[in-house]
Amino acid sequence: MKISRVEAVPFAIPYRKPLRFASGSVSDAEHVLVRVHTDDGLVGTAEAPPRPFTYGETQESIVAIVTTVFAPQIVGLSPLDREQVRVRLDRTVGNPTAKAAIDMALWDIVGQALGVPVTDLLGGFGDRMRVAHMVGFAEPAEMVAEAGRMQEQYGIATFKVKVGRRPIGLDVAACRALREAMPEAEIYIDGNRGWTPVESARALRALADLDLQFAEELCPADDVLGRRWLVTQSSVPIFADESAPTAGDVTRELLGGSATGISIKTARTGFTGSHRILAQCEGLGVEVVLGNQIDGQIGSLCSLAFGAAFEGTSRRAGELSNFLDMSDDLLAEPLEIRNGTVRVRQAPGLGIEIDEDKLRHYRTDA
Ligand code: MUC
Ligand code: MG
Repeated sequence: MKISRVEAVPFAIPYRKPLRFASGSVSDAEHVLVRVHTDDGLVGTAEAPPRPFTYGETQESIVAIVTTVFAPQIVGLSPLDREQVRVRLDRTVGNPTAKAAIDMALWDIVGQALGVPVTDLLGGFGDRMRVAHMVGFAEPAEMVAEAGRMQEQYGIATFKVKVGRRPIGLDVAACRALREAMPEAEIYIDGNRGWTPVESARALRALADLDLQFAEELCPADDVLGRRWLVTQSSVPIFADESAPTAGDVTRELLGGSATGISIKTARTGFTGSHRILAQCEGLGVEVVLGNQIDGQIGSLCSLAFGAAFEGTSRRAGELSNFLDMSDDLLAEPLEIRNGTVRVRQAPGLGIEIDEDKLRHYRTDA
């Protein structure tokens, strides 16, 4: 079996409600559907979400790099040659979500060829994950109302609150209002690099009685000494997200003392790279969270297949609900969250079936 063709199809699906956070906002899922074809008719599927404010990729750059640089390097290889594929793609720096989508599509092919779900190939730990919902910037009352809707409709009881605004009092008020409305909820915060180390430390002090699980990426990676200092000031773990998109970055953040936990996102490290980072964290005794790159249902299905496969990623709730804010999606059979959990698809591969009518409707290259 050989890789015969790689497709990169841009599409755009509006969000019902934009997600706002310190480094940017997303109002349309302008993603790229990546499909890897084989000479015996199998098709592996994944999606790449461009996040220019995080990785510098755009929808156009993903389509271009996949079709003009990556496809010629991997056509003719076997989908089982995943390490060859990784080495060839890594000759090009950057472009994490484009590389990750190709990696996950290859695993999808391998699973289909063997008749086995990818989650079982990866680790087979469990068949579901608890879901954490990300609450974006709004007035505190609106943020509490959104979390309440998620709890009522989907049974979600873990919330990641976006912070990083100035003055810090607005975010402190939002977290406090949420804690008062939901005394039992698991709550953590994500600053997307919005604050200085001193602002971060002040905010953490003001939030100290709210029983936060951890705080993610409060200040920029380049604040090297400031971030180390912040770790010494914090009574909760400090997780690295966009400062640690590669295994090397994870080492730098952890050994440099700038972070004490790691967010793993399959959208940027695929299954192969995410597994390596998970093993690295386990070896170092460092906790992880399964993060979200503001994924659609395809990306969420991929995250779920990975997260449920391992004990380390299943301990905490995974960020698997951003697709709920999209007005539509491409999956023929939608993902469902019930009682705060989402179940892994048991079909061979990733179990992704694209609704071709919807793809025709939402693709932007036709
Ligand atoms: C997150 O965890 O930060 C927003 C920016 C980004 O890179 O990912 C999202 C969610
Ligand atoms: Mg984050």
